[in-house]
Amino acid sequence: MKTQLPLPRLTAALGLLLAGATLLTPSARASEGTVIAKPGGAPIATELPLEVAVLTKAPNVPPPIGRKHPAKVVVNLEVKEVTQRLADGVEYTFWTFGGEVPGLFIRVREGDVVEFHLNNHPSSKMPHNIDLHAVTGAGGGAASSFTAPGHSSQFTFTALNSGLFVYHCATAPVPMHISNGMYGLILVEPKEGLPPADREYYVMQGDLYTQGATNESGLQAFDNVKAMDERPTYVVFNGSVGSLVGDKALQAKVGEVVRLYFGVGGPNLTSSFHVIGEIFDRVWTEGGMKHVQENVQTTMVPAGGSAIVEFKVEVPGTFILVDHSLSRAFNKGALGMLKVTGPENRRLYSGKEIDEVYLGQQSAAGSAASTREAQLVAQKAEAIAKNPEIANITKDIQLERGKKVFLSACFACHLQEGQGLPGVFPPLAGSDYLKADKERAVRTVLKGLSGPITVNGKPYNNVMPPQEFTDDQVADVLTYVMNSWGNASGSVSSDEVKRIRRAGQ
Ligand code: HEC
Ligand SMILES: [Cu+2]
Repeated sequence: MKTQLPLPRLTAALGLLLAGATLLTPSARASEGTVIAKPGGAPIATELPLEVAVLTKAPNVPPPIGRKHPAKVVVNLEVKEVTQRLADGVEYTFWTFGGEVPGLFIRVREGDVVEFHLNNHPSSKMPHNIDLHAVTGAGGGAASSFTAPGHSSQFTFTALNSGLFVYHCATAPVPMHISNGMYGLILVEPKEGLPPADREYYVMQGDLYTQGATNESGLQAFDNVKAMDERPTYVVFNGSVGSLVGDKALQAKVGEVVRLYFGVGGPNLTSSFHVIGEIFDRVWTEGGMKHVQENVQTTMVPAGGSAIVEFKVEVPGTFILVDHSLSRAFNKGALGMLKVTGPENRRLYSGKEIDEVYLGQQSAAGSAASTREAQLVAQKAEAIAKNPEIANITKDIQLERGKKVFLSACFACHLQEGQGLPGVFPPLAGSDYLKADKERAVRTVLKGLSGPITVNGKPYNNVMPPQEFTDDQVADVLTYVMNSWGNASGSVSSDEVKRIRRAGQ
């Protein structure tokens, strides 16, 4: 932070500090070290013109600011948990800022007052927050932005320092939230702006830890042991293997100046960022605006850090972006492409391309084969699911599992044949109460039931305690009950249980 501030900025900064002080009451500490702020900080008053920030998905960057004066900039960022492709045939449940990994790119100007709205989608399972390294204030906004699913938080900060800054979720367990995709970049342009470039792109590296080995197919879960050991199964650019390869490669024309806003979300690895076949004419090292290094081959970018690299492309070809810790590039995914088109310049370079040697499995043909394989695997799964014989077997398995749950708990009161005990435990066999309302039956098992009810015309007024089972077990036992002893009233899926459990919280 600078020591001498012009008066309006100083008051704004003071306001922020004071707001921060009142926000962080000791009672506002949540479990697992996450600090939650209570609402009540007075919004920073400002007479500045209002603007809504343009946010972009990687590899796109919002247009340069162009303004010559500060503004109040409103940022609306939505947190969403989404299951999508990590590699061919490999799926992962990402936690995202804006439905994308990395999170949407934010661009403001030094001196802007940023009114930040963090909206956590109702379908999220986790609370999340945001720590922007561009913020001067406790937690970088984390405490003030802690947001439960289906809620939205607002806080305001003044962008005092220009630079390219990482933002990330800082909710416990923080490494897991970051690894799952919760990181992005915010560029605070210096007052005088940045020199123009012909192409600006957004690339961000992250490390992932899956329970399966690298390239093991299917939906993969987070592996905390591998994360603690810093042994990633994937190291990727822009959220997935191959996100910048083939027809998704970055594009440029001979003679253009290409600028990359490069960041590392981590959570753990630093990047030795390099573009094979190019030399960075200029590097704003560590994302700071003051010192521009020239003629750099590889720039070191720390976890939670950034760099701006810029180079003029003189010859056509495919230039490969890598983390020069090369096993990460060739075996774990940290590889992208910049395709430069235009006339050859044989005086500078003879022009023989070496794509195949460098790309191995990730060449266009290899990638197409993997995609086809993934499609066939999906087709096979679909065909199996549609086969009535297999559907019946699946249901039979569910009934047997449900029976085990019933015999481990419910039967103690409702008795083996679901007949119940007159006046004490209502019957489940032939129960009109059960048949009438499936959701109510799910709630009964999850939360218990007490007070007067009528089953098959007979009154009961007793207490059923909540049953401690997983969503699958609740689905299985109710499906079993609904299809036993003459009952024929359908089935319950574990997704329905999950939804009802969440709605009841
Ligand atoms: C400790 C005894 C006890 C256990 C164990 C128990 N229940 Fe109940 N259950 C009751 C009582 C008592 C009621 C009626 C509550 C009332 O009168 O308000 C009830 C009511 C119900 C009802 C609604 C009434 C009906 O007949 O349709 C359902 C459905 C039900 N239980 C299912 C289950 C299932 C499934 C399990 C096992 C996962 C289970 N119960 C375990 C005691 C029990
Ligand atoms: Cu989070």
